[in-house]
Amino acid sequence: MAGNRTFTMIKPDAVEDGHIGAILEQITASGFRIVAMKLTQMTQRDAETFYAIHKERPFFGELVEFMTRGPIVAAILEKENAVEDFRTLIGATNPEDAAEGTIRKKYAKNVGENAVHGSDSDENAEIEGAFHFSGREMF
Ligand code: ABT
Ligand code: MG
Repeated sequence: MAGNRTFTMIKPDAVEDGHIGAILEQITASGFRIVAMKLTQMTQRDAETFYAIHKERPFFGELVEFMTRGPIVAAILEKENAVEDFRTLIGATNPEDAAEGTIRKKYAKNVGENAVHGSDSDENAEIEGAFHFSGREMF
């Protein structure tokens, strides 16, 4: 099973701007199957835990504030080579560097408010999916 799942969030900016439907459409049209999904809001503690790896970075406070300011869509996605293929589909962290047609190119505002998250490794996909979903919420 290793390698066929990733975790994503449609971030507060894209939810606020009404892009949930368009982003999910692009994800499923690109061959990803939705294994788990919910509309939820991260608490301050959730965001600090989720982004603990960036704790010492200068943008950490802003990142936590952004990720907690409104609801997100959290989802687990399945496809062969899911982590890498999904990172390709969303595009570079900074939308200025994102390829044409990618989700971030279309919907991200800047490097902070960048519309979507995609796990960066199989290991993190597992950790991040388990952070948001119990086994009985995965299908
Ligand atoms: P995520 O999917 O959110 O993890 O983004 P990505 O993996 O593409 O980028 P990384 B490097 O993990 O950035 C994590 C979050 O930090 C934000 N950020 C990053 C800034 O706000 N300023 C910066 O200078 C950098 C490098 C972008 C990411 N997300 N959010 N939200
Ligand atoms: Mg990351």
